[in-house]
Amino acid sequence: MKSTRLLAKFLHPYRHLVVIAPLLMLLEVMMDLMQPRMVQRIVDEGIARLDLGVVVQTGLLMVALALIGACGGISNGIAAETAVQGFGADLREALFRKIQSLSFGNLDRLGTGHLITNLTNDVAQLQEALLMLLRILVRAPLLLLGSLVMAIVTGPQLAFIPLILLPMELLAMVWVIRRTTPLYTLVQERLDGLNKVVQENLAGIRVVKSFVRAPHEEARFGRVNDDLMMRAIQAARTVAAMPSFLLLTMNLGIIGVLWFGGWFVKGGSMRLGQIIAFVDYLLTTLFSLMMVSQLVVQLARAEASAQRLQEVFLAEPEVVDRPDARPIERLQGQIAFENVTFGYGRKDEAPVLKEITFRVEPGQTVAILGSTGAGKSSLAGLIPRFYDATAGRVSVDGMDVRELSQADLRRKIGFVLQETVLFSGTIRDNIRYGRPEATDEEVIAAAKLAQAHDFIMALPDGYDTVLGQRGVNLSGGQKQRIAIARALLVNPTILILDDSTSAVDMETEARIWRALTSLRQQNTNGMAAPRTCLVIAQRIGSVMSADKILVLEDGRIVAEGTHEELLASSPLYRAIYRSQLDGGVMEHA
Ligand code: M5T
Ligand code: MG
Repeated sequence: MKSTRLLAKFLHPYRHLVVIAPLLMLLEVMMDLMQPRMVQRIVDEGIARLDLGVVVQTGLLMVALALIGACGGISNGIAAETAVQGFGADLREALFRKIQSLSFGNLDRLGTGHLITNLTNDVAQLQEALLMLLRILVRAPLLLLGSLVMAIVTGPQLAFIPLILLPMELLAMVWVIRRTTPLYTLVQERLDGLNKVVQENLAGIRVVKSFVRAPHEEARFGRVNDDLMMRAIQAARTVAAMPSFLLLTMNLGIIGVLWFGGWFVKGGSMRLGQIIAFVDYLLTTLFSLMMVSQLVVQLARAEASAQRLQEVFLAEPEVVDRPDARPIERLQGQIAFENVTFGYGRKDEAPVLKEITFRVEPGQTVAILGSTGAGKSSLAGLIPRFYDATAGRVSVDGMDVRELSQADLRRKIGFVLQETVLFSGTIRDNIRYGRPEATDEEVIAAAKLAQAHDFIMALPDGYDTVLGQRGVNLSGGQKQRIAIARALLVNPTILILDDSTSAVDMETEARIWRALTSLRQQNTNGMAAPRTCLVIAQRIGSVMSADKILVLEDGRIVAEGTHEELLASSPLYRAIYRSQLDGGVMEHA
């Protein structure tokens, strides 16, 4: 079972508690089992003989036993809860760490909905099962066996009654469990669906509102919500049959005991107190069996969750460092693609990049131009090994990136991703995300280069302005410039800008370029200039001063050269140029 393996692994630090908790429960169960015998004594020796001394004495003893039992029960609760909470926290932490270690490809496939459900609901299901294990697993079977034995010892003549009723109840239980286990698996799946809808909706709430799709989203949520409810009710309804059946067997038991017991009492072979104690033990026996069944149901639910957790724990990161991965001291910044083919999905799908070959020499700025979906971002993502090439070779400074340590490689690359992601926190902390030890002067220098300093200073709190989740309180262009500053601050040898100025006006974009160029001519403010720049852009105006322009079309490089060369040689480039020229794009040429 998946759950046992997970439980065993993550319970190891709490093994003492796991042993102590059942022992404490044993204490409670033993005390509980003595109670009916005490009642028997009060009835047969106290009340029947009108001996008040026995009644008081036994009554006090019962109170003492109950107190001892309660102490056992409470300490069991504390021990169990401590183990369960520790277990849950450790499991969540391990899961979080595992998620951090996964590659882009793994995360694409698992999906955030699944991972969030993992971290919350699935862990909680396992915790619930563990709590029941530590509290009920010991209590129910012990109580079951103990009270059965006590019943037989108390009234051997009536022993046949539980021996008939127990198998009957067992059959009913097996029937219920068989039916509910698959139902609860469905409930879990529906919960997954609900989480996905909520998560997607919250992440995209602005889109929802701008398209006035709230009613549609409400309907979508309503559907999964109702579905979840229906399944939960269906499962609960089946489980609900259990108590009625239990009641039936219990009542049958009472009738049987009174019927036959009355007989024995009349014949003088049994006494009234014996009968009362016997009934008590019998009811406990039948009730304990039902507790066992609840445990089985919860274990089945936990098993489904454990299976989903294992899916993440057993996922192998797609991009891994070789054991002999080369550490990187310094980079010159040369990049080379040799016959690189790459696809995201299965092997039989058409690749996104086809036989890409090009070189960027240290100190060069190379631009990649191409229509949307041509594969520009995919190409850039191969350099820091977000994904590995399907065929061919990507290298920096002549070293295959697959031979390098991912962390070292990524530290040398400043990547401004196409989709700007900022974190909640101050602007300062966002800019120094990649180098938390950077001084305020360095942060300001990077912001100045990215043309972000002026607008930051215009904010009431300047660099201490607190950004909301994902930086919601900034404009698109402001966010992009903070992302550029963040990339520049790590002093990367290779700078990759993926459409990073798309939301910035031409004037500001031109100033960013001038700042980068002057930085590369003289190192200002201790900032080391990136030696190699790879710039992805839609606007020719942004890239026409590049040392080389690659035109990407449908995953292939269809033209390559400087702006002038391409104007002369590539009809496609000329067409793009003309169409953008009409739009008045070229003012900073
Ligand atoms: C190129 C596919 C996408 C497109 C092609 C990022 C990503 C892309 N694709 C996937 O299947 N999975 C993914 O995770 O790859 O996409 P791109 O490289 O993002 O194109 P681009 O950067 O040139 O486009 P744009 O719009 O950013 O200018 O077919 O379906
Ligand atoms: Mg892109």
